[in-house]
Amino acid sequence: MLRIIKLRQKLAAHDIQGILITSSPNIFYLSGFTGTNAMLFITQYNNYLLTDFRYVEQAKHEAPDFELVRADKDVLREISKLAEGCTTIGLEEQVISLAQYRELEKSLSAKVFKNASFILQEMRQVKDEREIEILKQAIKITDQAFDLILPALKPGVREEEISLKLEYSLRKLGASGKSFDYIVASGQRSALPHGVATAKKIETGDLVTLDFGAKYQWYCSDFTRTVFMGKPDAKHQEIYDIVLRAQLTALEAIKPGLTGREIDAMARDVIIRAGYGEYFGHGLGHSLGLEIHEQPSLNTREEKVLQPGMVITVEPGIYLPGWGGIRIEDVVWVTNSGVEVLTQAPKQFIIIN
Ligand SMILES: [Mn+2]
Repeated sequence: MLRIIKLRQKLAAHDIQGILITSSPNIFYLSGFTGTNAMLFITQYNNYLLTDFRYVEQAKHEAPDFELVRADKDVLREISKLAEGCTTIGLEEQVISLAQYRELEKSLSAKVFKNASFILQEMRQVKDEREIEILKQAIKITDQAFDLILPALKPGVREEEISLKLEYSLRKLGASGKSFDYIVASGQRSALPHGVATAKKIETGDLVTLDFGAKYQWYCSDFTRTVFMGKPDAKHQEIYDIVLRAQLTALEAIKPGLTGREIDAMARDVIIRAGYGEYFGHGLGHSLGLEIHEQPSLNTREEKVLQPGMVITVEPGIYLPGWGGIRIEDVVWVTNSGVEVLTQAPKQFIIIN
C-alpha cells in the first residue's frame, strides 16, 4: 500500500484524478498481480484491478489491496464507469498502442489524457530493501552460472549451445527464465555489442563475449565478461586493460549527487585517452529492476542525478570491426556514500586453454 500512497501523492501533484496502468511490470509493481491480462485503474479513493474470468481467483490472491472488477469483454466500458468523477486521466504513453489510444478516445470521450509514464518510472528508480534482496540473489546466481559455463567453453562448441547451457544453469539455480536473449559473440562477432548467439563455432584465438542475466522473482540481472580462447597477444591484453580501467574508474567515482552524464564521462575519458574513444559507441550503463532497461542511465546525455537505492550497470566496451570486442559489466547498488558492487565474478582477463 505504501506504493499506492506515493502514487496518489504524485497524481495529486500533477492534477491527475485517475491513472490507467496497462503495462505488466507496473501492474506487478503496484498490485502484485502476475497474470498476462489486466489493467489497474487507481484514483485518490479506490484501487481497481480489471481482469477476465481466467484470472479472477489469481487476482484475489495476489492483489488483495485491489477491488476486483471482472471484465470479460468490454474493459474500457468498465473503466469509463469507474472514471466518472475524473476529468484528467493519466496514461502510460510509452506502452499504449495507437489502437488502444483510439479505443480510449472513443470510450472516454469527455476526458483529458495526460502522459503519466514518468510517474511510475520515477517511483521504480529507487529500490526498496526487499527489491535489493531479490536483485542480490538474481546477481548471485548469475555469477554462479558464469563459473559453471567456463569449462564448457571449448573450440568447436556452437555459441547457441553456450547460450542454452547458461539458461539451463540459471534455471537450475532458481531463475524463472532469462532477462533477455543472451549474447554469445565469438571471434570477429565479439565486435558486435549485441551479437546474440548464433550457430558459429567457438575457435582457438577467439575473444568470446558472454552477456546474460536471470529473471528471478520477476527481477532482472545483467552481466558481461569477455574471455579468450588460447593465447592472447599484446593487443588483446592492452584493450582488456583499458576497458577494465575505464570500469574501475566509474566504480570508484559513482556516488549520489552525480549525473549519469558525469559518470559516463569519467569512464569514457579513460578510453578516449587510450585512443579508442570512437570504438565505445554506447552508453556506460542502465538501471535495471523489473525490466532489464530502466531509468536513469549512464550516458553522454543523462542529466538525472544518482540517488541512494538505485541499481545500475557499469559496462564499458571497445569494439574494433574485423578484430573483436571486449566488454566488462557489473551491477552496482548506489548507497548513501558510494556504491556496493553486487557482481562478484572475477574481473581479470580469463584465458581458456
Ligand atoms: Mn546491460
